[in-house]
Amino acid sequence: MEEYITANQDNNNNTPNTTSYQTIQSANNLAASTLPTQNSTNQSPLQAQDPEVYNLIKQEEQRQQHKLSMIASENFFSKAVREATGSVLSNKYSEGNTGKRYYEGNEFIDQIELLTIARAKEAFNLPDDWSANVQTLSGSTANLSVYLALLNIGDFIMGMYLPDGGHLSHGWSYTPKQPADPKKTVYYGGKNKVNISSKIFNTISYKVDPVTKQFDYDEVERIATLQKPKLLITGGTAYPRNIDYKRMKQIATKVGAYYLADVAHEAGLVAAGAVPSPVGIADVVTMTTHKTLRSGRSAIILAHKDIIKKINKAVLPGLLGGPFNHAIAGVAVGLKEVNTPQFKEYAQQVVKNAQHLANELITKYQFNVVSGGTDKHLVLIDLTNKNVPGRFFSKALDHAGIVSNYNTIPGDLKPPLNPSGLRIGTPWITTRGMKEEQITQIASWMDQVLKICQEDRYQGIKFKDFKIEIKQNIEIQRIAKEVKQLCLQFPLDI
Ligand code: DSN
Repeated sequence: MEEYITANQDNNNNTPNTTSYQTIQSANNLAASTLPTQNSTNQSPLQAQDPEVYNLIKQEEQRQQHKLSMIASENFFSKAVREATGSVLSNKYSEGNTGKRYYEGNEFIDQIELLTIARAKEAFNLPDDWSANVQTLSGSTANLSVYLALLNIGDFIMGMYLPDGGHLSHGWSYTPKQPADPKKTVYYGGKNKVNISSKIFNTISYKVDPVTKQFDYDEVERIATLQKPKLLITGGTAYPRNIDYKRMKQIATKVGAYYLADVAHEAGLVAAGAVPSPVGIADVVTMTTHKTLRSGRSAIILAHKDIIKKINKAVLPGLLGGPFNHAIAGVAVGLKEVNTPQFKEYAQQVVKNAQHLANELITKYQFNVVSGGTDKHLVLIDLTNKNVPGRFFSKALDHAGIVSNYNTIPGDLKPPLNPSGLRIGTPWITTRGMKEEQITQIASWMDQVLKICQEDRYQGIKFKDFKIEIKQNIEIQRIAKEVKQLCLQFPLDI
């Protein structure tokens, strides 16, 4: 820590170097742009100064307005959240923790961070002896902070197998063109250590039950007992079922491991009580704030105060140069929304919408929904019975105005860039106010798009040709128009 302080003080003594900034400004003939922009055409400062970026943002606004965003990890933030995240708070450095910063001028930043922590405590009903770190920038850095705080290099960590719905940051590695044996319930990783978590730790992954596609807790216990990891992890990106946190904690305790519950996807549902909470059960809970929690793009770590103290040190000086104060303020504003009865209703509706989507797809259109349904905000579809690869279906859906993502399914023998499944979720469209009636229509469009993909003309076609031809398909264009009409009935407050 001493070295860290010295290095920063040296930097502070340097005279600010403005030359390169001024040169760029001059080269672009934008010398006046640091002053408030004045123009006679009512253009915004961005529009006047940088029409290229302005126009791209406007096009993205239109895309969001006119399409159904159904990527399970995305949501649409309120204007208040966006105002906070776009504020002057991003101009400020605030290394350290509240009341103990390395830079001056943090009296308001401290208050914002304290408010965010207080609202996180309320949102997640934290026990008195738990606290929060709200400084990590993303889910991956939140998890890395936990590892840095609790583990030594080379320790064993055990998370869920990525193609079954886990996450890269839970220790992913693989060997190209060598899919794991689908009959085995454990994966020891491969030679490509593609994530830092597998580069610096020994990793092992547990899989879901090959038949039910759900956790087999006895098997997780058997593997953990054999391997004795130092950290057991649950959570991920495509597991549609609730997790028995108590059972996982029992397993972790039995083998002497910490238990980390990563609830990035379902954080908003947890806060609203729409799904069970691991708070007070797991040793540490991590989450991103921009998915179901709808609070801008950031991350939160919750744990007993003793662990949070270690995590604070892992965050700084361990990992970060400086917190994103604008993002933290966005989280504060979002959490104020979360702590309302309206958000509880919202979260319940997110789940109802996802369950209705799963039911419609299964009963009316014979889709194979992984695990037979969902407890949460996402539906994972196994497309093998439809003979349409996930990548083709998601591209066709996108042209039809329904934005989702292709995804591996449990036991998938196909690679992540051309997998057998599709993941689709309801957080964003529920924010727009859509309910079961609209979901019924969306399921019908999905089936129509699927049937178009199954037409003879698209069989055996290369993906690069498919994506051009499907865009020109008149029926796909007709669905896109209908989707746009629906979207206009549920406008986004942009
Ligand atoms: N990219 C996120 C998701 O879509 O689930 C996870 O990091």
